Amino acid sequence: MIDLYWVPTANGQRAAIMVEETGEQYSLRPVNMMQGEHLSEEYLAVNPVGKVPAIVDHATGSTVYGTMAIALYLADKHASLLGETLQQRAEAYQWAGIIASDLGPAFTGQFIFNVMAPEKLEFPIRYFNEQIARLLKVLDARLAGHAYLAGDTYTLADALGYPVAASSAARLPGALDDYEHIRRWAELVGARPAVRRAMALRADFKLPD
Ligand SMILES: N[C@@H](CCC(=O)N[C@@H](CS)C(=O)NCC(=O)O)C(=O)O
Repeated sequence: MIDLYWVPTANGQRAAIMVEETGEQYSLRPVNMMQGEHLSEEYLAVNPVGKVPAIVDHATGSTVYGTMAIALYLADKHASLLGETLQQRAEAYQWAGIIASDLGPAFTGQFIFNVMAPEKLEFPIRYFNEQIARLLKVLDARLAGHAYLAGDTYTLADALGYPVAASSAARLPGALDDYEHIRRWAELVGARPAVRRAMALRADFKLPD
């Protein structure tokens, strides 16, 4: 049994998709960041960084924080979603890294300066919008020639990437209008039962009173 410390954001969705895809039994532990639960003593004992998502795997005693680490841990544990050959795994790790280290943080910056910041500062807004456009163009070009990010096979890179299309890009003016190959891929990935279950958690999530 896994405890999934989760928030209804793209990062939370990434971890939930991986847990669902690997067929783990899990207990959902929503962390209410609006009430500061991510910085509570109880949660800091799980993840001293005070960010979400994290998992505690009671079967192995492992605690893992961060979407990339969670994805690699679960894929390794189940020997799935990594790709068959070393070359496929290299592609899967690279694209998973682009999502987790480049595109994900660019969307975080975009959210902070477009939505959270009390003052709308022109430079950071332009900077993060340009980063996102540059990276989405690369993703779209990749998916023009391949069914999935790592090639012909669905891997952890697609599991981490899907929330970009389903959640983060909805904040962009025009959403994914300019990225027809990402849209095609998102339809394919979004139809997977595990992905649908993970994404439905958001709709079911109610903040405690
Ligand atoms: N590198 C982490 C980033 C996790 C992250 O930034 N989580 C956000 C919610 S989506 C968070 O916990 N923010 C609280 C904070 O920064 O204090 C990952 O890939 O999971």
